[in-house]
Amino acid sequence: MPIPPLLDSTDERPIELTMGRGQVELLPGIMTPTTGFNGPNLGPTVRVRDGQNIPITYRNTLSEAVAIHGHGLHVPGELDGGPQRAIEPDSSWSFELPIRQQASTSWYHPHTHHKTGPQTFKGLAGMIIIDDENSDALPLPKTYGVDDIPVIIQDRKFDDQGRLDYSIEDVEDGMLGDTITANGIANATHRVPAGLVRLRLLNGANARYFRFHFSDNREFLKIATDGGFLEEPVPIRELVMSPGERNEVVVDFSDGNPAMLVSGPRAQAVNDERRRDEGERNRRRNREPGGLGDMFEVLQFTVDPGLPAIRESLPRQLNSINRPTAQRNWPVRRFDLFMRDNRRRGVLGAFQNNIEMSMGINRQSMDMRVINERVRLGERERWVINSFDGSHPFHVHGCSFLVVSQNERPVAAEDAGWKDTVRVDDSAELIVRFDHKATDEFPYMYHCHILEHEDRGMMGQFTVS
Ligand SMILES: [Cu+2]
Repeated sequence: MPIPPLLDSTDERPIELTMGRGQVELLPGIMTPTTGFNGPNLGPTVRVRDGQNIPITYRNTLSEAVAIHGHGLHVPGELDGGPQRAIEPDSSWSFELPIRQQASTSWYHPHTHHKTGPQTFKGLAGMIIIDDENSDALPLPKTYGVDDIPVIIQDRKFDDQGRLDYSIEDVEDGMLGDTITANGIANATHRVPAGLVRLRLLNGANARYFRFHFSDNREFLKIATDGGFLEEPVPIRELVMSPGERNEVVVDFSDGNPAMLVSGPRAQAVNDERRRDEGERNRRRNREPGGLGDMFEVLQFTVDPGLPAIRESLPRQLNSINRPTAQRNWPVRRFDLFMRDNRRRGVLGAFQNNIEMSMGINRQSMDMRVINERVRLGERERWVINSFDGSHPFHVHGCSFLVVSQNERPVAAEDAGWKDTVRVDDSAELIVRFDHKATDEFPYMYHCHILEHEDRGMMGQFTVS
């Protein structure tokens, strides 16, 4: 598995990310045309620190406009890289990026109006690592590429000549590929030290959900969600990730045994879920989220005893999270996610006539001329998300939020940290607060992170002032 080159700007040196074309061996022995940042496919890992201001330039040498969004970054709307910030061909966008948030793993990817799906599919995505004093002090694996490993997991589909095939069979499923890639290649293998290994997992797929676990069913520790460390490590044996989510986990390889990271059904879990969902299925039509039923080998780990290994146990406390109890007098906003033109439910209303485009939130498809919500700076709110057709990863720009409940259960310990993307199979309640402004000219977005749903209108705009 390739490790993306590190663009270390922890000394505030300027960052340049140039989008261009190339080709790469995604499948063994076949060169596939792709796009990437500073290289043929994907992009370097950008490393920054809390408190810094970093000069950054995105340059576009492609033949179409691309907007680049810093997913997970707490920056004002004008620096967020939404669809209003499309960078035209042979143009660039330079600005100073203020980092004002705790240690976490974020990423950058296209956010171009109606084109986020195909542009991301062709290879435009990269990781952002934010460090702070807490992450410096914690005794965790932190040697990039050795025991602190970025893993961008995606799925791809190819035509018979090995070119990427962005043909969508079912817009409700989104773009599902049959080949899983890790940092851009299929059949990935990686050598790790005989000790603790930290994986920064990013679900960078357009639409596919993963249920990760190890072939030997080993326990591992979840230490961070999208926006920062959990309060303490949470032992898990499987991890569901929807598109856009990041999780950091620590896996113990000190026994020297190889292990395969796989995704797919675990019999017990699927049975439990069926039993639990039986009642709900009568009430709502709930599809199995984006290919979660498919079984894949993702990444084969082998242990190299020659690599420097960390063996001590993890600290009991990783972070301290101020989790307020939601108050009745906080503003409440509801977001109802719809996927189809369902006359029976009478939600036809404001949807556009084009059936293909009839995905939306609160009966509206994304319209760049419409500001859907106006939020007050620095005030806590309760956001209630409901899905009426299938499962959707709901992403909010400009903040990290806390999940109160998810799918009608109190949030699980492993998701009780800061997040910006939440899997909504059914419903979710969030506590949100925005500490940066977003204007009418450069509003923030909230949207489904199944990119084919986003491109078809399951998205809205909001200002913060
Ligand atoms: Cu969706």
